[in-house]
Amino acid sequence: MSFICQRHSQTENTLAADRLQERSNASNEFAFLRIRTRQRAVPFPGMKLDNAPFPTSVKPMPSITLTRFLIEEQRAGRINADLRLLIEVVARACKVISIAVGKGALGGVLGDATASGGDGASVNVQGEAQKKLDVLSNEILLEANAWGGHLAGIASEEMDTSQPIPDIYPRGNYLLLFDPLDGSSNIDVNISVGTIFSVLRCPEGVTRAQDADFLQPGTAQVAAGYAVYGSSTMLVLTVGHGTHAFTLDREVGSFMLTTRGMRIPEETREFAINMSNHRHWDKPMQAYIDALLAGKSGPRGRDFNMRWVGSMVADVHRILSRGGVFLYPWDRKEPGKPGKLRLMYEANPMALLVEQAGGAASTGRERLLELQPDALHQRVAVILGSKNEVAQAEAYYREADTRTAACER
Ligand code: AFP
Repeated sequence: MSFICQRHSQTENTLAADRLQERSNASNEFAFLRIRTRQRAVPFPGMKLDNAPFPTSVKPMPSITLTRFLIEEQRAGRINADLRLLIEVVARACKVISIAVGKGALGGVLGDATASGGDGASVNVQGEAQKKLDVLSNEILLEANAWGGHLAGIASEEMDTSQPIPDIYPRGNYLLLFDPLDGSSNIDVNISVGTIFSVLRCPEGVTRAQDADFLQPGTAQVAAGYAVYGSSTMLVLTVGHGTHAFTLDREVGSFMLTTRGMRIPEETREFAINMSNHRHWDKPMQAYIDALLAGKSGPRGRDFNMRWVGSMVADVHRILSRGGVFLYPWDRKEPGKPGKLRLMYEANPMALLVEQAGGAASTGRERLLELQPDALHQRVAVILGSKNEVAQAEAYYREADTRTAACER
């Protein structure tokens, strides 16, 4: 009752403030009062917004859950029941990871994982030190996905080889790949991290999937997405018909659709790259970035801003939200490897999400999604984001290649 009275008096405050505002538009003091009371006034739960006395800034709460969204996708014939279940299971696992990440130091999950046997840090197949949360997130995703009957195999950044579904559970027709906790070197400093996943069809006739069955180009993905554990937890998803963002309602425990059909602007003035590697890049990448840095007085004729979180999920989320270009090119530090990022469970799912949002994804020389992988943990150079900016970067490689070919003739 007192809650209703309080809300009622807030509404009255708003109306009174409106009247004051009408009487004296010139008065800054009154304008301030109006803004203050308006910000506090929110409708009663269930109040019809048409009748609300404050028509401007109040928006209805999002009401489409991930479950409803997926059921509607299934009704529209865009996914089947197994794929719906798979995505729901991955989303549920991401909620559990989100809780573990959110506890931080209180959960005892920060810091490096120790190798089995107890001596020294645990290292994954890439030779990178594993964090406790890397290991935990991997276990959460494996455990959640093993028993549902929708998968034939699972591959992860944290496992040397893919894992078939245990014999005690039924097997399905899909293959799931994930980076359980991308950006994990940022965990201990409370910066956004995320989970990236990609879904492929298991080749016909295969029941116990092996690594070779996963080696399909990114164009074969039937779904891809990521969860970003930031100031809010979000799930961004594509099943090949647009890229959609869901925000976790922590009280209700559901992902709610908050952006249907994300769009990346074709033009941008923002780029994301680890500039400390400048001297290690090849000539075309150096030339492209130098042109951006030259700003108004350079060949691009405009100033560019730079952002680098160091968690691919967070950087790509910014690009999906407001545009930009993300680059992790080949560099001389590890000349034998084509890049730092992993093709199958980092670059490919992000490339699909970006393309589905109207952006582009490239290695600099070819469309990322068309690469035929030859190893599960294969690395790749990545340029993705606003279409016209990706094209600009590609142009530097094309020009360099044309010059080299001309010299060789
Ligand atoms: P970690 O998971 O080891 O933190 O690596 C994160 C990542 O794979 C990707 O998310 C970042 O974009 C990139 O590496 C950052 O790399 P640098 O530390 O070389 O900038």
